[in-house]
Amino acid sequence: MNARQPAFIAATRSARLRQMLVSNELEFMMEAHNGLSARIVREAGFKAIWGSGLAISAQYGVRDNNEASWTQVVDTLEFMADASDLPILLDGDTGYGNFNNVRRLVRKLEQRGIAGVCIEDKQFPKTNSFINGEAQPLADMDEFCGKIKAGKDSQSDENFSIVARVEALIAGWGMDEALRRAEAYRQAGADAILIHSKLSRPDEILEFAREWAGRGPLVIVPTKYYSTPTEVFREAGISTVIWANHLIRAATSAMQAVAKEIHSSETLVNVEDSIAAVNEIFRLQDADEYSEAEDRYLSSGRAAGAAVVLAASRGKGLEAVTEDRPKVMLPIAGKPLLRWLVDAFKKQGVNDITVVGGYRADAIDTAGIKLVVNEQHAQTGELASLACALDRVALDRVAQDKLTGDTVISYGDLLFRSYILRDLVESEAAFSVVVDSSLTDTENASVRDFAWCSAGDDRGLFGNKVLLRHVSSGQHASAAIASQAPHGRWVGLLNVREAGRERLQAVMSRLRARADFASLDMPELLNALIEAGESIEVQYVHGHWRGVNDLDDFRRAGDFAHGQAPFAATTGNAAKSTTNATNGATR
Ligand code: SPV
Ligand code: MG
Repeated sequence: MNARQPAFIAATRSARLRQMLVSNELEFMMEAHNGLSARIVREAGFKAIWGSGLAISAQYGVRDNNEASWTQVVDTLEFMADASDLPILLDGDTGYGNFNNVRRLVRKLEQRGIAGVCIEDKQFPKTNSFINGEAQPLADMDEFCGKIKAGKDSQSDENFSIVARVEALIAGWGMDEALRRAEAYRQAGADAILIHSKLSRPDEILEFAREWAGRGPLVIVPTKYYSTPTEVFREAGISTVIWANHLIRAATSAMQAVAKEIHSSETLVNVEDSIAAVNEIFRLQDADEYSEAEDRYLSSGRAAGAAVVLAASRGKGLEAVTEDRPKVMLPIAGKPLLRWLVDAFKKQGVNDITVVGGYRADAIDTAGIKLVVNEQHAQTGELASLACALDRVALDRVAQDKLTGDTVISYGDLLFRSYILRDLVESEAAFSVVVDSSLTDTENASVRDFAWCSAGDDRGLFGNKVLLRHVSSGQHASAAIASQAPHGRWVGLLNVREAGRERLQAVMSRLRARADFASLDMPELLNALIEAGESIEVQYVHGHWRGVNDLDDFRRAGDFAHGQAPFAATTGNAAKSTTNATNGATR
């Protein structure tokens, strides 16, 4: 091994490990004991990882006495191999049994991309070499040679390496025995010899290396003779140095210090700047790759949708039950109305939910939502509330560098079957609304939200595009209603796809400039969009939703909600809810 070999980057991990073992350079391996530390080793610039038995046991909190099973060790290695593309040399202790266990171990390690295994000539279960080493029984030499041969015969990758570790110096059997065993293991097929010493000086290692005289690669673990200059190992012709346990020890002292400090000071303020930032953990976990994959694979590549829920009102006709809370916090079948809505959005993957509160906004449960408050709620209408929310959503998107995405705008007092929202968010149209064609009787309801469309709900025309023409508002109802019966009732759901967002903002800006903006509600926005030439697609439904506008609605909403819950309490309830739903809702 005198001539310098040409440097090359071998393709497979096992080939790279073998190259390190046979190269004329002094090479280094760093201990890792889990996925995170394996990644840290790679980032530090090391070319290979030592899968330390001591460190892997320690991170499980067990002793280095084969207390962790070999399959648990192999599972840990899988995380390490996933987290780092470096070759891993497993510290395989004694091979976890006889020759047959070694055969199976080698096959399993190859399957998980592990580059090699080191086995030591002690008896199973072993004890760490630095604990009473003299008392440790060695394996029978011939039996150990059988293990090496069995391992070599069972590998299918020619570059998989088996390193034979000689424990004769540790156990006090002397230099001659160490050399005798090393030679026997070399002849049995070992790709390298690991000669271990527990002395604080390198004398016996250097003597061994001299006597060995380059018969094969030598690996050392200078944990105890750590003060020896590395140049000494280089000059002695050592192939590879293993830094065997320094990351688990570094982590241990850092954790001890931080735990102690936080416990005694009862605050995080003293440690925050001296520990890894949470973002650093995310980086080591490759969180960015997940976000990119999410954009590629989730929701047909769309940015996750947002929802704006208008929930500022106390609710006319509900004064008796809304003294201390807004309408959206009324309990329906055991949970607040707003929670039903939020759950429905989350079920469709719409997780960025902004709720605009107003009346008793302090009573709104903010779990899983962002609350904005329309402070002027008593003097303003729905569009003023919507404006508060759109400003917030726009700001957030800029902050998150997410200028894409769809937004559902919803009344806060709705209950509906989940397909209604699913179909709405799947609509490709820039704007789309849900209209209930079963509600056309303007006599029995307030004049708001009736919808006139380009065609009625003719199921024979299924698949044809129907566009919204007009929605009745409290202000300008009469003119629209006069001429012909409506085609249904807008239920209070508007989906704005990414393509329509800027156009919605433009129309909102024009409306905001109007002197009467404070009095405008959602129908005025829909009509202004239509007047601006936008097409608003209609998705007809026939019942299957409820609004909560008065005490009567409130009472019936419970039945409807029960029908939405998994395994509805009774079939009677579920059936009743369907009937009620098609009976219509009022606003
Ligand atoms: C290990 O890292 O588990 C080793 C090396 O076997 S030593 O602890 O030094 O024996
Ligand atoms: Mg070990």
